[in-house]
Amino acid sequence: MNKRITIAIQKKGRLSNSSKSVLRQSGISFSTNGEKLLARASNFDIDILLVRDDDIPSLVDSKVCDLAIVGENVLIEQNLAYKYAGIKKVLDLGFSKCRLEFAKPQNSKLRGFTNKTIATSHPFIVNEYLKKKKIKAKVVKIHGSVELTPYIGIADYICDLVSSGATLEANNLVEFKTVLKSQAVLITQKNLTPSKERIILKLIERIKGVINAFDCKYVMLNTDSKNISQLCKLLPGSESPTIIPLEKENKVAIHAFCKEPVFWETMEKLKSNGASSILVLPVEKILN
Ligand code: PRT
Ligand code: ZN
Repeated sequence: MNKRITIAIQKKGRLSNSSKSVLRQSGISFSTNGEKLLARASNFDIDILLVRDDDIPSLVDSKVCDLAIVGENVLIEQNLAYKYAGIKKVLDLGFSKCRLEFAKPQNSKLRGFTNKTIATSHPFIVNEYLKKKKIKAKVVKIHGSVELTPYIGIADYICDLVSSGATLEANNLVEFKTVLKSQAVLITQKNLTPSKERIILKLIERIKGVINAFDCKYVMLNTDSKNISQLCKLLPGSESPTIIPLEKENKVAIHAFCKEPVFWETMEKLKSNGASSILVLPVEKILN
């Protein structure tokens, strides 16, 4: 029986680099070049299929792939459209975060959706939202440049993905309602063979170790011993820092594993409370 696992990831686009990097940090070595559709891992029983993100849910549902990384928005949209029964979401991956937002032109006097037209790249999610709210409106599916549709008479409102908000702003659109928050997710087939499941469970544990490390930092600083308790309180998400005596009397180094992001503001606060030589280092992997 074929024990090799096939994982689908986006070939080119917003999910692509982070998907490859999560797999590589999980210990899978592979190289992708040019138009190659399939990359074979050299050190794991895994093949990586590089495809358009829209094809990913059906590839998993139809058992062509065993697992995949896809935007949750695409997964939900296609689940509503095709009622896939063979896909299981196993992990939020924390990257490619975005939200599906209703927006309208800044100068629009419109209120409410009844009998109005909404242009969107996610018609099934929008229709589901309207159905739940018992609102009758027309939903038009648009693939690209959704933000232009109110200006060319196609729609009154749009519902599109937003991350920074710059595209809406550049098109004089204001967002007013979030329909869905999305991020990249790991999905698997529901019915895996026991041998494939074993390999996949091992991989999932590794991926968890990588994504848990995303926001974590290792902080090192020097200070006078009298500042220890004050500085430890300022270290975000740190449980029990290590205190190391330094050669100079009453001087110590504090080393801490911080489970939350360490912003410049935190470093400035540490400095104003007596810390010096503050180093913030990335954490690559965590195994608990
Ligand atoms: O070729 P392929 O079909 O594989 O790719 P694609 O063009 O369909 O998708 P791609 O690469 O654009 O996006 C893939 C996934 O990234 C999406 O399904 C989301 O899960 C996620 N994602 C995260 C985003 C965004 N952020 C995003 N900002 N997808 C699209 N956008 C677009 C949005 O549609 C709008 O045009 O970016 C613009 C808005 O961005 P801001 O930063 O100006 O708000
Ligand atoms: Zn796509």
